[in-house]
Amino acid sequence: MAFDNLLLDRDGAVAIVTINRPKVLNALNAQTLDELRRAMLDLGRDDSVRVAVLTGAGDKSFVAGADINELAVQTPTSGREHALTGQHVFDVIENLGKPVIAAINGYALGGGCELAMACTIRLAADTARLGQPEIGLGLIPGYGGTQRLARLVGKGRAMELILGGAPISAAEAERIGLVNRVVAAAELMAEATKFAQQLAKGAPIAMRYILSAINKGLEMPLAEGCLFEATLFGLVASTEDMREGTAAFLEKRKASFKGR
Ligand code: CO8
Repeated sequence: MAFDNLLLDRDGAVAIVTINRPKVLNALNAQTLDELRRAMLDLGRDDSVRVAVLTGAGDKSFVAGADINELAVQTPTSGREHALTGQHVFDVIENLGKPVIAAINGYALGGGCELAMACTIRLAADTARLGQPEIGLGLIPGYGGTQRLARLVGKGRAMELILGGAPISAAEAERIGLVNRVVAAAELMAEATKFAQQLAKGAPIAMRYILSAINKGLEMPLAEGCLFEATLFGLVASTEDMREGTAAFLEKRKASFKGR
């Protein structure tokens, strides 16, 4: 499938999706969001893809937010629709059933920070800057930022970042738990791909259930989340991969998972 604003690459079981509008620092316009939705749904359905890496073109920006040209002319109705559409795309990414690693290669602002937060794991270049600067535009986050940021870093820090609007460094983002790990900018894609290849060796059905148990379980009371976990634990016992994984351990060999 060809896209105007995305580049798609493959490295074995790892798909690399690059948002490609470097002249506007990879800002997300409606077309790019729609391309992202279609590309991610395709990757979700493709069993040969086990992990995706999402990044931005160029060395300056991951995504510098929603495209402000489109925001400037929105109406109450179109603004609501636009927010819901973006939230849907980010939900697709969060619930893809396979890990999506954000390789944050520069600015991750507004919708860009929200996009990174919808990913499973975030690696950031040491040059990256992250934040929710919407307040400076007279806006609020609209792609789930008020919700995901508070869940990731806690209410007080989310309030500070969203009310204050000032971006933070990659090191500070790591300190508060907004990104998992910071690496040298020149090493970012190599590190992200290496990490993705490592994750890609995991049993795919177990991965899908882990994602589901954490994503859905966090929305449940603890007892219900634990019951959900136990149900998925039981289900995973029906897989060939569980038999292979446990047999491989007992036979002192490496497991080879088939996703069955
Ligand atoms: N939208 C459109 N164009 C952008 C955006 C953007 N978000 N960010 C940068 N650009 C453009 C600039 O206008 C400029 O274009 P041109 O060359 O034609 O002048 C080009 O990219 C390069 O940018 P700069 O010259 O500004 O580069 P600098 O290195 O000087 O600055 C910054 C980099 C600090 C990242 C700066 O570009 C900036 O502040 N950008 C805007 C960041 C921002 O406010 N992002 C949040 C947007 S709001 C949002 O994301 C809401 C999400 C929820 C929406 C919900 C649906 C309704």
